[in-house]
Amino acid sequence: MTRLAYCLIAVLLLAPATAGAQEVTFKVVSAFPENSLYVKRLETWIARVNDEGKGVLRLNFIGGPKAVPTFEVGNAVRTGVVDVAMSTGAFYTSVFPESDALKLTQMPIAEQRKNGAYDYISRVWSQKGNMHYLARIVEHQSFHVYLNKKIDKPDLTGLKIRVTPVYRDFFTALGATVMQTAPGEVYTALERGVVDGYGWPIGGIFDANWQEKTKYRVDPGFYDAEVSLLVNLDAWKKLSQTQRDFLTRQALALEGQNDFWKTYAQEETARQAQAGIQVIRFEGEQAKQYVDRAYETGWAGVLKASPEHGPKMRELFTRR
Ligand code: 173
Repeated sequence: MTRLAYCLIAVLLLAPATAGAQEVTFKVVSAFPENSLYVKRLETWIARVNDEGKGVLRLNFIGGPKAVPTFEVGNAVRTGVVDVAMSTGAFYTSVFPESDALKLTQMPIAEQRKNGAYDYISRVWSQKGNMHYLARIVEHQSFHVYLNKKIDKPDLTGLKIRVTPVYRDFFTALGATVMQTAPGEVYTALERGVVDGYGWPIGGIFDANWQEKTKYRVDPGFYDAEVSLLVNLDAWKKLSQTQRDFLTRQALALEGQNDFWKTYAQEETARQAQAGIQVIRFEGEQAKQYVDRAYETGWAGVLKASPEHGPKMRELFTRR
């Protein structure tokens, strides 16, 4: 072959990597069930991304836990079985235990992006999870204990409570017997009387009709529910700068709508009252001790699981 022919072949081989890269399609899954508001908002966002991303990037929503089981989603992102996931850290502590610490952030994600917390999260998630931490899309949602049996002090002795890693250390410290289930199994556990209650944020209990099996909510709430978008790091690195910028911009736009969750918290509180769910409310010093205990036990768990990153995360996540 002539020198020219070799040159032409070289140019053709390099072309896709250099010239205007082709549209990329990302597989997306959700660790939360498809009937959840989280997924509905995700689907709305995906439709918009696909509309505005023609020729750049496409998101292909595969589905919820029927596609990839809740507690396996993190590993699916890590290994690249999927490209993008919507999950909360508690569902992938088996990949790296620091994931569950995001529930302990005491400032909004907008502030985390300025105070170094986001950068720290970003590094840990890429090093330990092979993930690009794209955006936090749920916040301003405190967690609560929901019960079918009445309590009159912060004591769950004798009660069996459905948990995820979010609540495990706190509820155990309060005397509960805990049982872990994915969100998709909460209704059945309540219906069969396998549990006397469950942990969940202030919003969302109507998505799968749990209100039918719920008598009480315990106030105050504690922590801040976190749901985020994660991208497999290899898939992320393979994107062109244009594609990365596009996805980042779209994700930041969604994250920028997080004030929605403040309104939603109020609406859901009212809706629970309407549905006849009674509030068991700790007040004053008892309420303070209850919330303090939540953070103490929560951080103790993170520090034990990660002596390496726990202390720095606590410093960056705690409001002084
Ligand atoms: O399943 C859960 O209770 C849980 O851990 C969680 C975390 C964030 C949002 C909603 C639920």
